[in-house]
Amino acid sequence: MNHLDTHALQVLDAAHHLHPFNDNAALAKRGTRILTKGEGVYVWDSEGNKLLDAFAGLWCVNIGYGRKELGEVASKQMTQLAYYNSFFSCTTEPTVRLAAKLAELCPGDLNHVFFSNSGSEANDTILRMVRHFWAVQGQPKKNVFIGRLNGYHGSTVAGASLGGMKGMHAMGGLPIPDIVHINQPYWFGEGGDLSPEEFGLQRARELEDKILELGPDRVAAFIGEPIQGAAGVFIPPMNYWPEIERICRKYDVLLVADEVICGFGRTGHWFASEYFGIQPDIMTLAKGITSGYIPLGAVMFNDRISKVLMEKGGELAHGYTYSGHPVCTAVALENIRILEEEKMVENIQANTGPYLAKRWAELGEHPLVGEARLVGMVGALELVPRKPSREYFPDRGAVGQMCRDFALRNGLILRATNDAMLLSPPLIITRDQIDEMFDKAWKSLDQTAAALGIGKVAA
Ligand code: PXG
Repeated sequence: MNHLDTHALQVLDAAHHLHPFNDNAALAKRGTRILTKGEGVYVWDSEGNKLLDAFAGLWCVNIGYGRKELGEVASKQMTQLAYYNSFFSCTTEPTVRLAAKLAELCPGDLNHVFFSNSGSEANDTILRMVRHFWAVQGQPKKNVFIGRLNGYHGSTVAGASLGGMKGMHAMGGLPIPDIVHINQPYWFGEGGDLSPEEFGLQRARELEDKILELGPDRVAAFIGEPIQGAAGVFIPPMNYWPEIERICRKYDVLLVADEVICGFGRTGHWFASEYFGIQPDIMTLAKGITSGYIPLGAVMFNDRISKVLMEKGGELAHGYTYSGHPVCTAVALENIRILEEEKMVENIQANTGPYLAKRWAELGEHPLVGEARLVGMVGALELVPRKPSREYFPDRGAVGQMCRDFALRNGLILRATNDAMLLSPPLIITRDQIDEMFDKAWKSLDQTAAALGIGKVAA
């Protein structure tokens, strides 16, 4: 593709395409980047730039780009049976096989799946199914969901309401009724003088306070991402989730783990619930379930919920045309086969995870970095004006964007949320590629520091 083609596409894009989570007027002026190819951990744009994608697309390309097997499976399934639904007493073989495979992979008795096309739809499904679960047991008032400020559970009406992003609530009059939020376990930004453990317990106990305030007979479920992704990779202290689980059990509140980002190996475990040592009643899956090659979401329910829905639930008045789409489920099966056969999760634990942790900690020594946090293959660097203080830059977000732009010019895709640089590479990243990421990230931090006149700049 030459320059003219890129420009022509940008003009058409600006004229006709609204981009999600963007200031579209500003973007139209700037021009979009057009991606044309992906291989392993790299993507290329239409101007020939090769970029190390340390963000795996949008937290999702777990097995890396360009795996022909997934295309072959999709093509075969499309040719044989492109579509059939799971309504009308029917289903298809890949959909049944994926349901059984997910039941095997997911921890504990999360043995029952409902398929959607995205994480957002999966969370919408949960809202309806959980309220139904309580209602058919004679507790229709046990319908309140508790989420967290800055949680992210999607962009649909229920997803964005369950999430706690103020900016999203402002658009369209959210949250919908009977969804409330407690504070997030973000120690770096909000922990003050407390130790991470003291803070973890304090934030978990806000759940108990909220349940008691509303009355346990009103609270249906608590929903949270094991590690808050979109908010900025907030990794809670290790005592947070066990305390949340204890409180949920005490008041018979269902525990929902949104594993859309964390699932399928991201933390060096199949699911982050295993890393934190908790057993959710419900789990949301998407993204890594197909490594982003094709849209698919899923909700996993435990035996207790499934039994009630089966025995008392009557007709399930919920479903999408593409619930259990055979092409998507076939691709998910192949993706999971590759994750298993190539031992990607084990490789993170034994090899690349510890190496990335070492190099990430070295980035934490840069004068601009106030904290380097990481679990497995997901992490953040908090940029600060003055180490070791944990204060923010006055114009929050501007420095993160500057660093992200330097990184892009250096051939590295990192995400910026506020002034944190986020990392979530394909799980297949090698030691050499981790070194390449390190060098490019360090250079970008140096350039940012130099532009701000901060710290000692390396040669
Ligand atoms: N839950 C979590 C934890 C997510 O991260 C969703 C649900 C919704 O999934 P779908 O497939 O409907 O997008 C997500 C999605 C960001 C960003 O800015 C993150 C997501 C989506 C868009 C932007 O990091 N995650």
